[in-house]
Amino acid sequence: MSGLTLVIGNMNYSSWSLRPWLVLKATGAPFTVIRIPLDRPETKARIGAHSPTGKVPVLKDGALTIWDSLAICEYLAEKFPAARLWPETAAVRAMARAVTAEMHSGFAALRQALPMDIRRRERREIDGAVAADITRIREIWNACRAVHGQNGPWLFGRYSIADAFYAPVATRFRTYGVGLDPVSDAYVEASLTREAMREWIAAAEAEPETIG
Ligand SMILES: N[C@@H](CCC(=O)N[C@@H](CS)C(=O)NCC(=O)O)C(=O)O
Repeated sequence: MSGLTLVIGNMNYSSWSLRPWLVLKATGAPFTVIRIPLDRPETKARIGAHSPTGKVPVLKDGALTIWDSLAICEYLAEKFPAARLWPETAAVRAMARAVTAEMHSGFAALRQALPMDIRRRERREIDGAVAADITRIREIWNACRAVHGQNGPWLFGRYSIADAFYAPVATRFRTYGVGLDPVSDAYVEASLTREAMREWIAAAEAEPETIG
């Protein structure tokens, strides 16, 4: 297969798929999407045809297969340096990588209690561990915006991979009506109204499948 192909799950539910899709859109490069609905009898075999882990997302670039959301984004940052997907200064880039890695490997309580479900609107009980995750996310967003806010609406001024990694959380806060603070609310609004995000949300809303 030539060119870039991103294999994703349902756009309504697959938070891991959303992240590299946003980053690919930010490159401006053309790409093909293969969408595989999750949680169906044929899902395992269909994903297995592309992914050694049986999970999405997967990026294919010619003969190359990359099967992890963060590895895909790092590859895209190297392949498309003009897209400036990470901040240019080493110290700022290190911070951006740290908050991105924190999302990639953390926030398990939040993920479990408030799964991405873009179409849903529902109030949920927020318990201690989930509340702690939310507090930490607000802390990250407030700290980043306090330092970089004068350079643009994003965590590090310019849109970066870090913003793509926090986009699914923005949808969760809207889905479950989570009250934040003015800085975090403004960031959620910026994240959800960005053009590429609107496109993803519209596609998620049009999907026929329901899980759970
Ligand atoms: N660490 C992986 C996580 C990927 C992941 O958990 N993907 C889920 C969907 S969001 C999946 O493919 N699950 C397989 C299934 O539900 O059959 C990444 O960052 O790409």
